[in-house]
Amino acid sequence: MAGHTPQISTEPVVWTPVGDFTDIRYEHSAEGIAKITINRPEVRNAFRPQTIVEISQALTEARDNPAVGVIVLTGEGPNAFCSGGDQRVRGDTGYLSEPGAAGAVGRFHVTDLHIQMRRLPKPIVAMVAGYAIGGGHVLHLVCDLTIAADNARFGQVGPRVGSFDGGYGASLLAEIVGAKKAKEIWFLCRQYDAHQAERMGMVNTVVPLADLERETVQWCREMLALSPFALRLMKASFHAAEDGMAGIQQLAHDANLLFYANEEAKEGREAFKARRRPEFEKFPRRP
Ligand code: S0N
Repeated sequence: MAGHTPQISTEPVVWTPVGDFTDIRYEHSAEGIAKITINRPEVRNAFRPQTIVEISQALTEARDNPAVGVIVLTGEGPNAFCSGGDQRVRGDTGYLSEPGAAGAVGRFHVTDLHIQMRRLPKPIVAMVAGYAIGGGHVLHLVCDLTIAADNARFGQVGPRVGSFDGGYGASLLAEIVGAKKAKEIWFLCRQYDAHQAERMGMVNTVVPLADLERETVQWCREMLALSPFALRLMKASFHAAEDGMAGIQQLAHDANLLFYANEEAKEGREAFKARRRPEFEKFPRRP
Protein backbone atom coordinates (compact mmCIF):
# COMPACT_ATOMS: atom_id res chain seq x y z
CA MET A 1 0.00 0.00 0.00
CA ALA A 2 2.96 2.32 0.58
CA GLY A 3 3.17 2.72 -3.19
CA HIS A 4 -0.22 4.49 -3.09
CA THR A 5 1.06 7.18 -0.71
CA PRO A 6 1.98 10.25 -2.78
CA GLN A 7 5.49 11.61 -2.37
CA ILE A 8 5.23 14.88 -0.46
CA SER A 9 8.06 17.35 -1.02
CA THR A 10 10.12 18.40 1.98
CA GLU A 11 11.98 21.11 0.06
CA PRO A 12 12.03 24.59 1.64
CA VAL A 13 9.12 26.67 0.41
CA VAL A 14 9.77 29.65 -1.88
CA TRP A 15 7.34 32.56 -1.65
CA THR A 16 6.66 35.00 -4.48
CA PRO A 17 5.03 38.36 -3.59
CA VAL A 18 1.65 39.05 -5.21
CA GLY A 19 -0.15 42.40 -5.49
CA ASP A 20 0.39 45.71 -3.77
CA PHE A 21 -0.87 46.01 -0.20
CA THR A 22 -0.11 48.21 2.82
CA ASP A 23 -1.39 46.22 5.82
CA ILE A 24 -0.70 42.68 4.62
CA ARG A 25 1.84 40.73 2.60
CA TYR A 26 0.37 38.35 0.04
CA GLU A 27 2.50 35.56 -1.43
CA HIS A 28 2.21 32.40 -3.49
CA SER A 29 4.32 29.26 -3.60
CA ALA A 30 4.70 27.59 -7.00
CA GLU A 31 3.06 24.41 -5.67
CA GLY A 32 -0.25 26.15 -4.86
CA ILE A 33 -0.09 27.67 -1.37
CA ALA A 34 -1.26 31.26 -0.89
CA LYS A 35 0.01 33.00 2.25
CA ILE A 36 -1.59 36.10 3.77
CA THR A 37 0.47 37.80 6.49
CA ILE A 38 -1.03 40.57 8.62
CA ASN A 39 1.88 43.00 8.61
CA ARG A 40 1.33 45.37 11.54
CA PRO A 41 3.72 43.97 14.16
CA GLU A 42 3.96 47.36 15.92
CA VAL A 43 0.38 46.78 17.20
CA ARG A 44 0.68 42.99 17.56
CA ASN A 45 -0.96 42.67 14.12
CA ALA A 46 -4.22 44.30 15.21
CA PHE A 47 -6.54 44.85 12.26
CA ARG A 48 -8.06 48.12 11.11
CA PRO A 49 -10.72 48.29 8.34
CA GLN A 50 -7.99 48.60 5.67
CA THR A 51 -6.40 45.38 6.94
CA ILE A 52 -9.67 43.48 6.62
CA VAL A 53 -10.33 44.88 3.14
CA GLU A 54 -6.87 43.74 2.01
CA ILE A 55 -7.23 40.25 3.53
CA SER A 56 -10.56 39.98 1.73
CA GLN A 57 -8.98 41.03 -1.60
CA ALA A 58 -6.22 38.45 -1.17
CA LEU A 59 -8.76 35.75 -0.30
CA THR A 60 -10.74 36.60 -3.44
CA GLU A 61 -7.59 36.20 -5.54
CA ALA A 62 -6.77 32.92 -3.81
CA ARG A 63 -10.30 31.64 -4.41
CA ASP A 64 -10.42 32.61 -8.08
CA ASN A 65 -6.89 31.45 -8.89
CA PRO A 66 -7.07 27.80 -9.98
CA ALA A 67 -3.37 27.35 -9.18
CA VAL A 68 -4.05 27.95 -5.48
CA GLY A 69 -5.25 24.98 -3.44
CA VAL A 70 -4.63 25.96 0.19
CA ILE A 71 -4.44 29.31 2.00
CA VAL A 72 -2.34 30.18 5.06
CA LEU A 73 -3.32 33.11 7.28
CA THR A 74 -0.65 34.36 9.67
CA GLY A 75 0.81 37.40 11.40
CA GLU A 76 4.19 39.05 10.92
CA GLY A 77 6.85 38.14 13.47
CA PRO A 78 7.05 35.80 16.45
CA ASN A 79 5.00 37.93 18.86
CA ALA A 80 1.48 37.82 17.46
CA PHE A 81 -0.85 36.18 15.00
CA CYS A 82 -3.36 38.98 15.58
CA SER A 83 -4.48 41.02 18.60
CA GLY A 84 -7.94 41.76 17.18
CA GLY A 85 -9.51 45.08 16.28
CA ASP A 86 -7.20 48.11 16.40
CA GLN A 87 -8.50 49.90 19.48
CA ARG A 88 -7.12 53.21 18.25
CA VAL A 89 -9.71 53.35 15.44
CA ARG A 90 -12.61 51.95 17.44
CA GLY A 91 -15.47 54.42 17.31
CA ASP A 92 -18.98 54.48 18.76
CA THR A 93 -20.47 52.65 15.78
CA GLY A 94 -17.77 50.11 14.95
CA TYR A 95 -14.29 50.52 13.51
CA LEU A 96 -13.58 53.69 11.54
CA SER A 97 -11.54 53.81 8.38
CA GLU A 98 -9.59 56.89 9.52
CA PRO A 99 -8.49 57.47 13.13
CA GLY A 100 -10.57 60.25 14.65
CA ALA A 101 -12.91 60.51 11.68
CA ALA A 102 -15.54 62.32 13.72
CA GLY A 103 -19.05 61.63 12.52
CA ALA A 104 -17.92 58.83 10.22
CA VAL A 105 -20.10 55.74 10.41
CA GLY A 106 -18.04 52.72 11.37
CA ARG A 107 -18.86 49.06 10.97
CA PHE A 108 -17.50 45.61 11.67
CA HIS A 109 -15.70 44.81 8.41
CA VAL A 110 -14.60 41.55 10.01
CA THR A 111 -18.18 40.21 9.96
CA ASP A 112 -18.11 39.87 6.18
CA LEU A 113 -14.58 38.45 6.33
CA HIS A 114 -15.71 35.60 8.60
CA ILE A 115 -18.45 34.71 6.10
CA GLN A 116 -16.00 34.89 3.19
CA MET A 117 -13.61 32.53 4.99
CA ARG A 118 -16.39 30.05 5.81
CA ARG A 119 -17.62 30.04 2.20
CA LEU A 120 -14.24 29.94 0.52
CA PRO A 121 -14.05 26.44 -0.98
CA LYS A 122 -10.37 25.86 -0.21
CA PRO A 123 -8.83 24.98 3.17
CA ILE A 124 -7.60 27.95 5.23
CA VAL A 125 -4.86 27.23 7.77
CA ALA A 126 -4.10 29.60 10.66
CA MET A 127 -0.36 29.66 11.36
CA VAL A 128 -0.14 31.07 14.88
CA ALA A 129 2.96 32.40 16.63
CA GLY A 130 2.47 34.53 19.74
CA TYR A 131 -0.86 36.09 20.61
CA ALA A 132 -4.18 35.21 19.01
CA ILE A 133 -6.33 37.50 21.11
CA GLY A 134 -9.82 39.03 20.83
CA GLY A 135 -10.89 39.33 17.20
CA GLY A 136 -7.54 37.71 16.34
CA HIS A 137 -8.60 34.65 18.29
CA VAL A 138 -11.88 34.55 16.38
CA LEU A 139 -9.95 34.76 13.09
CA HIS A 140 -8.01 31.57 13.95
CA LEU A 141 -11.26 29.86 15.02
CA VAL A 142 -12.81 30.64 11.64
CA CYS A 143 -9.84 29.09 9.83
CA ASP A 144 -10.27 25.39 9.04
CA LEU A 145 -7.07 24.25 10.75
CA THR A 146 -4.68 25.87 13.22
CA ILE A 147 -0.96 25.09 13.52
CA ALA A 148 0.45 26.73 16.66
CA ALA A 149 3.98 27.55 17.72
CA ASP A 150 4.89 26.67 21.29
CA ASN A 151 4.87 30.39 22.17
CA ALA A 152 1.26 30.87 21.03
CA ARG A 153 -1.26 32.31 23.48
CA PHE A 154 -5.00 32.30 22.96
CA GLY A 155 -7.85 34.21 24.54
CA GLN A 156 -10.84 36.50 24.29
CA VAL A 157 -10.79 39.97 25.86
CA GLY A 158 -14.17 41.46 24.90
CA PRO A 159 -15.66 41.85 28.39
CA ARG A 160 -12.40 43.49 29.52
CA VAL A 161 -12.42 46.11 26.77
CA GLY A 162 -16.17 46.62 26.49
CA SER A 163 -17.09 44.45 23.52
CA PHE A 164 -18.14 40.94 22.61
CA ASP A 165 -18.41 38.70 19.54
CA GLY A 166 -21.58 36.63 19.83
CA GLY A 167 -21.20 35.42 16.22
CA TYR A 168 -18.63 32.76 15.35
CA GLY A 169 -16.62 33.99 18.34
CA ALA A 170 -19.22 32.37 20.59
CA SER A 171 -20.96 29.69 18.52
CA LEU A 172 -17.94 28.20 16.80
CA LEU A 173 -15.90 28.34 20.00
CA ALA A 174 -18.65 26.45 21.86
CA GLU A 175 -18.83 23.94 19.02
CA ILE A 176 -15.07 23.34 19.25
CA VAL A 177 -14.38 23.37 23.01
CA GLY A 178 -17.86 22.83 24.49
CA ALA A 179 -20.24 25.39 25.97
CA LYS A 180 -18.82 25.39 29.53
CA LYS A 181 -15.26 25.98 28.37
CA ALA A 182 -16.36 28.59 25.82
CA LYS A 183 -18.18 30.49 28.58
CA GLU A 184 -15.07 30.26 30.77
CA ILE A 185 -12.97 31.72 27.95
CA TRP A 186 -15.38 34.63 27.46
CA PHE A 187 -16.45 35.18 31.09
CA LEU A 188 -12.94 35.20 32.62
CA CYS A 189 -10.85 36.57 29.72
CA ARG A 190 -7.88 34.39 30.66
CA GLN A 191 -5.06 33.46 28.30
CA TYR A 192 -4.30 29.85 27.38
CA ASP A 193 -0.98 28.51 26.15
CA ALA A 194 -0.55 26.43 23.01
CA HIS A 195 -0.70 23.07 24.77
CA GLN A 196 -3.86 24.01 26.68
CA ALA A 197 -5.40 25.13 23.38
CA GLU A 198 -4.40 21.83 21.78
CA ARG A 199 -5.98 19.85 24.62
CA MET A 200 -9.20 21.87 24.13
CA GLY A 201 -9.26 20.98 20.43
CA MET A 202 -8.70 24.58 19.33
CA VAL A 203 -5.43 23.83 17.55
CA ASN A 204 -4.41 20.83 15.48
CA THR A 205 -0.78 20.62 16.53
CA VAL A 206 1.88 22.52 18.45
CA VAL A 207 5.46 22.77 17.17
CA PRO A 208 8.59 24.70 18.18
CA LEU A 209 8.47 28.26 16.89
CA ALA A 210 11.45 27.61 14.59
CA ASP A 211 9.50 24.81 12.86
CA LEU A 212 6.18 26.63 12.52
CA GLU A 213 6.29 27.50 8.83
CA ARG A 214 7.92 24.23 7.79
CA GLU A 215 5.25 22.21 9.60
CA THR A 216 2.43 24.39 8.22
CA VAL A 217 3.72 24.06 4.67
CA GLN A 218 3.97 20.29 5.16
CA TRP A 219 0.29 20.11 6.16
CA CYS A 220 -0.58 22.25 3.14
CA ARG A 221 1.43 19.99 0.82
CA GLU A 222 -0.42 16.94 2.13
CA MET A 223 -3.74 18.62 1.33
CA LEU A 224 -2.50 19.72 -2.10
CA ALA A 225 -1.87 16.04 -2.94
CA LEU A 226 -5.57 15.25 -2.35
CA SER A 227 -8.69 15.71 -4.48
CA PRO A 228 -9.53 19.45 -4.45
CA PHE A 229 -13.23 18.84 -5.01
CA ALA A 230 -13.41 16.25 -2.22
CA LEU A 231 -11.80 18.79 0.13
CA ARG A 232 -14.28 21.42 -1.08
CA LEU A 233 -17.22 19.14 -0.41
CA MET A 234 -15.87 18.17 3.02
CA LYS A 235 -15.51 21.83 4.03
CA ALA A 236 -19.05 22.55 2.83
CA SER A 237 -20.33 19.42 4.59
CA PHE A 238 -18.88 20.45 7.95
CA HIS A 239 -20.41 23.90 7.55
CA ALA A 240 -23.81 22.69 6.32
CA ALA A 241 -24.95 21.93 9.87
CA GLU A 242 -23.07 24.76 11.57
CA ASP A 243 -24.13 27.49 9.14
CA GLY A 244 -27.78 26.44 8.78
CA MET A 245 -29.50 27.35 5.52
CA ALA A 246 -26.44 29.24 4.24
CA GLY A 247 -24.33 26.14 4.88
CA ILE A 248 -26.83 23.86 3.14
CA GLN A 249 -26.96 26.30 0.22
CA GLN A 250 -23.19 26.14 -0.21
CA LEU A 251 -23.18 22.34 -0.16
CA ALA A 252 -26.18 22.16 -2.52
CA HIS A 253 -24.63 24.56 -5.00
CA ASP A 254 -21.39 22.58 -4.87
CA ALA A 255 -23.47 19.53 -5.85
CA ASN A 256 -24.92 21.62 -8.67
CA LEU A 257 -21.41 22.36 -9.92
CA LEU A 258 -20.92 18.62 -10.37
CA PHE A 259 -24.41 18.04 -11.79
CA TYR A 260 -23.86 20.59 -14.57
CA ALA A 261 -21.27 18.24 -16.13
CA ASN A 262 -23.66 15.29 -15.93
CA GLU A 263 -25.29 14.04 -19.20
CA GLU A 264 -28.75 14.32 -17.63
CA ALA A 265 -28.27 18.03 -16.81
CA LYS A 266 -26.72 18.67 -20.23
CA GLU A 267 -29.75 17.07 -21.91
CA GLY A 268 -31.99 19.72 -20.30
CA ARG A 269 -29.72 22.51 -21.50
CA GLU A 270 -29.34 21.17 -25.04
CA ALA A 271 -33.08 20.46 -25.43
CA PHE A 272 -33.88 24.05 -24.43
CA LYS A 273 -31.38 25.44 -26.93
CA ALA A 274 -32.67 23.12 -29.72
CA ARG A 275 -36.32 23.91 -28.86
CA ARG A 276 -37.07 20.21 -28.48
CA ARG A 277 -38.57 18.05 -25.73
CA PRO A 278 -35.83 16.85 -23.34
CA GLU A 279 -35.35 13.07 -23.46
CA PHE A 280 -34.95 12.48 -19.75
CA GLU A 281 -36.39 8.95 -20.09
CA LYS A 282 -32.99 7.73 -21.27
CA PHE A 283 -31.50 8.39 -17.83
CA PRO A 284 -31.84 5.86 -14.99
CA ARG A 285 -34.01 6.62 -11.99
CA ARG A 286 -31.30 5.63 -9.57
CA PRO A 287 -32.14 3.53 -6.52
C1 S0N B 1 -2.05 41.20 22.58
C2 S0N B 1 -1.46 41.61 23.91
C3 S0N B 1 -1.84 40.59 25.00
C4 S0N B 1 0.09 41.63 23.75
O1 S0N B 1 0.70 42.10 24.94
P1 S0N B 1 2.24 42.57 24.88
O2 S0N B 1 3.06 41.56 24.17
O3 S0N B 1 2.61 42.90 26.30
O4 S0N B 1 2.29 43.87 23.97
P2 S0N B 1 1.73 45.33 24.29
O5 S0N B 1 2.81 46.15 24.88
O6 S0N B 1 0.45 45.28 25.03
O7 S0N B 1 1.40 45.83 22.82
C5 S0N B 1 2.42 46.28 21.95
C6 S0N B 1 1.91 47.48 21.21
O8 S0N B 1 0.79 47.05 20.43
C7 S0N B 1 -0.34 47.82 20.73
N1 S0N B 1 -1.54 46.99 20.59
C8 S0N B 1 -1.68 45.71 20.96
N2 S0N B 1 -2.90 45.27 20.66
C9 S0N B 1 -3.57 46.30 20.09
C10 S0N B 1 -4.88 46.47 19.60
N3 S0N B 1 -5.77 45.47 19.56
N4 S0N B 1 -5.21 47.68 19.10
C11 S0N B 1 -4.32 48.68 19.08
N5 S0N B 1 -3.07 48.58 19.55
C12 S0N B 1 -2.69 47.40 20.06
C13 S0N B 1 -0.11 48.27 22.17
O9 S0N B 1 -0.89 49.39 22.49
C14 S0N B 1 1.37 48.54 22.14
O10 S0N B 1 1.58 49.79 21.53
P3 S0N B 1 2.70 50.82 22.09
O11 S0N B 1 4.00 50.12 21.87
O12 S0N B 1 2.53 52.03 21.23
O13 S0N B 1 2.38 51.04 23.52
C15 S0N B 1 -1.91 43.01 24.34
O14 S0N B 1 -1.32 43.96 23.48
C16 S0N B 1 -3.39 43.19 24.32
O15 S0N B 1 -4.08 42.75 25.24
N6 S0N B 1 -3.88 43.88 23.29
C17 S0N B 1 -5.25 44.34 23.18
C18 S0N B 1 -6.19 43.23 22.85
C19 S0N B 1 -7.54 43.80 22.52
O16 S0N B 1 -8.11 44.53 23.29
N7 S0N B 1 -8.06 43.51 21.31
C20 S0N B 1 -9.30 44.02 20.81
C21 S0N B 1 -10.49 43.12 21.17
N8 S0N B 1 -11.61 43.43 20.32
C22 S0N B 1 -11.63 43.01 19.06
O17 S0N B 1 -10.76 42.32 18.58
C23 S0N B 1 -12.77 43.47 18.24
C24 S0N B 1 -13.38 42.32 17.47
C25 S0N B 1 -14.42 42.79 16.52
O18 S0N B 1 -14.06 43.47 15.58
C26 S0N B 1 -15.83 42.43 16.67
C27 S0N B 1 -16.42 41.83 15.60
C28 S0N B 1 -17.75 41.42 15.64
C29 S0N B 1 -18.51 41.67 16.77
C30 S0N B 1 -17.93 42.32 17.87
C31 S0N B 1 -16.58 42.68 17.83
C32 S0N B 1 -16.00 43.31 19.01
O19 S0N B 1 -16.02 44.54 19.10
O20 S0N B 1 -15.49 42.56 19.85
